[in-house]
Amino acid sequence: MTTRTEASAYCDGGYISLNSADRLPVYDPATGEAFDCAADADAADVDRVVAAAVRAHRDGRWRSLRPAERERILFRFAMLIDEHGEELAQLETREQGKSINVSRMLGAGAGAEWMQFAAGLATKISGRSFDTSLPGGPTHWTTFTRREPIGPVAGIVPWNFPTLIAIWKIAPALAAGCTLVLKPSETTPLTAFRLAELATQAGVPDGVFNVITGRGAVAGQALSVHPDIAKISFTGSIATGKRIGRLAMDRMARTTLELGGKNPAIIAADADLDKVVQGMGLGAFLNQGQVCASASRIFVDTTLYRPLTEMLEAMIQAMPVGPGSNPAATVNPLASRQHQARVRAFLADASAKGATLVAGARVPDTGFYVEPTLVLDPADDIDLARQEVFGPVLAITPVASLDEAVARANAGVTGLAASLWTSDLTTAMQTIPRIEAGTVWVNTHVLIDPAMPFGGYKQSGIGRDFGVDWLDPYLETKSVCIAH
Ligand code: TXE
Repeated sequence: MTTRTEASAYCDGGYISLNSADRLPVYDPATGEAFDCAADADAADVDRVVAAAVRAHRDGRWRSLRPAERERILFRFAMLIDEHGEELAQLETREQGKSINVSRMLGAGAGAEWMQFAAGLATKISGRSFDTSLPGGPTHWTTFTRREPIGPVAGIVPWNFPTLIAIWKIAPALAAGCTLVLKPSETTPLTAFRLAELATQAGVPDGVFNVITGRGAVAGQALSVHPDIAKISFTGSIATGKRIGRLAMDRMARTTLELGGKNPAIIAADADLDKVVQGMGLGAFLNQGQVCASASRIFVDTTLYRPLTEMLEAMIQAMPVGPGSNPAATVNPLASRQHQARVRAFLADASAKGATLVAGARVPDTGFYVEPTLVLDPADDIDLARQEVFGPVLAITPVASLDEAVARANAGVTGLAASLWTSDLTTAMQTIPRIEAGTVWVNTHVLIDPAMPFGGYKQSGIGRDFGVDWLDPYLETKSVCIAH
């Protein structure tokens, strides 16, 4: 088998050289130095790889397999992801910067379980038979529905969890019997290639799962407008999600859009503050806040504002700093220089507009680090309070009542996730339905599972991933009516 070069895409079960001569450097966020390159594919390159996925779809080499056989191959794929977990985790930390602990747990480790979950769904695809009211007489009718794979899918992946989110695209598409072209982020292109190699090793037929790298505006755009791509599954920014959605609508391609959020944590007066602080350690600072479901603003009952702020301040000042390769360090670099600048710009703007910033542990000057930071009682109309910062930044606002907290939590345009912290079951049960978010956690934040549907209200996206209905958006429904 040929190996990956800087000019490669993974297509038809092996590496091919691309037409584009351009390359994208891959940086180690801990040092700021480039250590690898990936191809910056152009539209002609995208055409070639999509053509492979189209051939594989049309000739039925995957969708016509017995479901049990598809399930078995995907299960083998899951096992291989698990066996190669350490290698994938090391690669993810090198190109993305996150703690090796997080790469192990929320990279291949969790990814293998999501793949297993989807593999099991391959044998549960079913239509319905039903009675109709068509006129009878000598003619009899048999009517039923079939669920059929929608066609070649484009999976467009961001840079915050390159392995896990790639698996969230690969798993449902392949379990449903679709073929796939995966485009990882230009910041973190490397683990996707290993996944493709492992898929081939597991027995996924050539051409069923292909990988192409390149910039969003070129390769991503070419996939989004491609007439042979039947569905786009995208995770990323709201702006890019809207753009892809508009382009897809032009030709009625299907979309699943998992976009950002401005996720609140609502702290009621009876909350257990030790649990809140522990929960925010993960909920707000996991992967330096580069998590779509991260808590980025706290609305806390006034009586708890001061003690909570002091406890969080103590926590962020004690966080050990270092590269992701150091398992003891929880403050690691962000994924890219551009993103570091973006997060710092939010902080500078908030400070210029009068917000009080409390910085945590000091970070090195080299690498793409940002200090974990609390922002005290920012005005509701500044960018940091309204937009997704996607960094180690937590805003804290005192509120007079739970009603005020819910109203302010619901005021924005997004609704991906939220958490509620209370010791009272009635408060919890009465507040959950009032929160406009696709996931609500109570006394925890950010935990997800393959069985729990995930996706956003409002501008946080369209559609749901995971859960027993995960394959639905990858299947068309065909009604069949037989006269006999
Ligand atoms: O995202 P983009 P960016 C949010 C987060 C972050 C902000 C900007 O707030 O600060 O987005 O990040 C591809 N057609 N999230 O600029 O542009 C791109 O190549 C097709 C939240 O990196 O959305 C990459 O593969 N594709 C989020 C992917 O889209 C295009 C995770 C994501 O890039 C494209 C990441 C185009 N025109 C960022 N332009 C989450 N929901 O978890 C770009 N891409």
